[in-house]
Amino acid sequence: MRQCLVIGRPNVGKTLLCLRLAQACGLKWAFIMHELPDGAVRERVLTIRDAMATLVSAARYTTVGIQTVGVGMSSAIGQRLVLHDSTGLCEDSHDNALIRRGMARTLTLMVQSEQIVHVVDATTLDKGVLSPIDSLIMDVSKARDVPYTLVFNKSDAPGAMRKTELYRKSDRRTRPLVVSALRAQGIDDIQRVLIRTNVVN
Ligand SMILES: Nc1nc2c(ncn2[C@@H]2O[C@H](COP(=O)(O)OP(=O)(O)OP(=O)(O)O)[C@@H](O)[C@H]2O)c(=O)[nH]1
Ligand SMILES: [Mg+2]
Repeated sequence: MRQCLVIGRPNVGKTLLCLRLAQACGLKWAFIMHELPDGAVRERVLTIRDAMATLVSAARYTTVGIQTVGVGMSSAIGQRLVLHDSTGLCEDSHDNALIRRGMARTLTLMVQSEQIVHVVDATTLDKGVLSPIDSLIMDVSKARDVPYTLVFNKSDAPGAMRKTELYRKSDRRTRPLVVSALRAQGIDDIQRVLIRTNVVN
């Protein structure tokens, strides 16, 4: 089973995006395995709707540890895939030891996972430039020989498209997928990438 890490700063929409992908794969229920920073594992089966209500929040660091969601891509065209929704990363250390451990586990997966989906809140791009931690995530991911996809989320929010255009002018090598997890727009573009990169020949 292919392991895909969904990584990014806190509150960029990683969890909602994972659940939208599960939904786009036709799932009504999500099997969620939550690996807590203390090593404990909690398994839950929730409807996608309940998972969104429970696991998505405007508060930063809602996801602490690694939350794995199985999104079986069509078995006819590809192998099964799991998404590792992760703890948001930031430049500074954090007061909370559990969050620090969650970040450390996320960094470990960044160098181990077989595929990386890097989520950025498009409204936070400063003059169209990635934050230092996002630049680091991109550099490390590209240095590894695994599929890497940059996703600009929250395209529905004011200023997001203007900032995305500025980014496109400053970095012509990396073409971000522009999506709104809130409005379920552009999710099929990510799904297509996941299917293409997971086809079994
Ligand atoms: N406007 C807008 N809001 C979004 C979008 N995607 C997510 N959000 C909101 O952003 C907030 C954070 O979403 P989450 O999915 O919890 O983000 P996260 O990256 O998992 O956050 P942490 O687990 O805290 O790191 C919630 O209030 C979501 O409703 C989007 O496409 N547009
Ligand atoms: Mg989350």
